[in-house]
Amino acid sequence: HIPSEQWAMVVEKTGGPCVYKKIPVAKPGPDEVLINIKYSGVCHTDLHAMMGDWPLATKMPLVGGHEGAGVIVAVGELVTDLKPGDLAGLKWLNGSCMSCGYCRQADEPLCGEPLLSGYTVDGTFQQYAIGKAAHVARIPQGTDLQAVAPVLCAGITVYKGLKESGICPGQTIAIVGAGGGLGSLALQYAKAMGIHAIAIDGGAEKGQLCKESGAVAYVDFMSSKNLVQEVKNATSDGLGPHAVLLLAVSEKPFQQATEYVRARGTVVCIGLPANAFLKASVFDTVTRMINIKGSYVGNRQDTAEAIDFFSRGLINAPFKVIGLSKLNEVYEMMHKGQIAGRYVVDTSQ
Ligand code: 8ID
Ligand code: ZN
Ligand code: ZN
Repeated sequence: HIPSEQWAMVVEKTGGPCVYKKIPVAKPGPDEVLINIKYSGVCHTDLHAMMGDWPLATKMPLVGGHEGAGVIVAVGELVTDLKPGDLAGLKWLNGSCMSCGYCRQADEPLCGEPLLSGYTVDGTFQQYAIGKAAHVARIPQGTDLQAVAPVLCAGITVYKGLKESGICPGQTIAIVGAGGGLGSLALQYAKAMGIHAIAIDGGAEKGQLCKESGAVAYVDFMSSKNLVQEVKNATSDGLGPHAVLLLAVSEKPFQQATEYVRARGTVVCIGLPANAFLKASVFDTVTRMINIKGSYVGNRQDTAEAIDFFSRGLINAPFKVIGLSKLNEVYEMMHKGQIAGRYVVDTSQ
């Protein structure tokens, strides 16, 4: 039974807050599915969307959220490989054109006409959400939907970022923002892939989380006297990490990473602080042969692989569950940088 109305958190104006209210349940189009979202992770992107941080407009009013796990309750007439009762996840890339040069080569996050969950189309902070069947994440029966939710953005994104960094098992990566949502997942994927992780974040609680997740060292950006030297010292030969994943929501670490990455190393930009710019010494970048690049979510294959790591029991990132109606409280903590790991909202509360 699909109700005609449901509970949702709705952004009614840029700057927020969200309003907990009843809205209609949408009907899936021919190539779409309707998912009864049980749990959704809260990504910092959702806060950026509400605050209008980026040079890309959101729909308005907006139901945010793009880390939603649930059960399919209806499918459009063209959908043949998903059926009601299947578990599925809604991720950032809700849909893409499937016919441009990027989509044809499975680089669909680069499609020029994307549908973005919780940004240009309504997302997962509601009980029933629509996704294009081609892009919906397939989740195996029996999966813990609370725990898998953060994999659907944070997990996919850091897994892709690790691959894009070119890092190999046995090498060392610096994870900047390691105590946050993406960071806590990155520590898990790095460990599962046999990669040493140097965690960089601020405060004792995040330090503890990072150590418990197997980081070889924790560098506290808030108290460190010489962060660049401390990160280098955390590698066995003192030359610095082979790669850096930049997951922080502030500009400074984006201007610092090339100073401690090892010569010939790769700096991967993933965090999206508002109005931020990269800066690096041209001389050092050339003579140390540094590679600086961006990485943006993942394609359908990355999605399947990231979920497979979870299904094999390799991904155990910390998360806390809270009612959907309390989303504004999560944003408050997120804005202050107080969240260690991820918050997951329960859409039934
Ligand atoms: O595809 C993508 N590129 C993608 C996908 C998903 C999310 C990008 N993102 C972006 C989000 O939009 C956001 O800008 O990644 C960023 C991180 O998202 P998140 O992990 O959901 O945010 P968080 O949980 O708030 O974690 C951020 C961490 O950064 C730390 C904070 O303490 C927090 O733990 N941090 C900050 I702010 N400044 C730091 C610094 N100077 C820092 N850590 C180290 N050094
Ligand atoms: Zn996200
Ligand atoms: Zn396309």
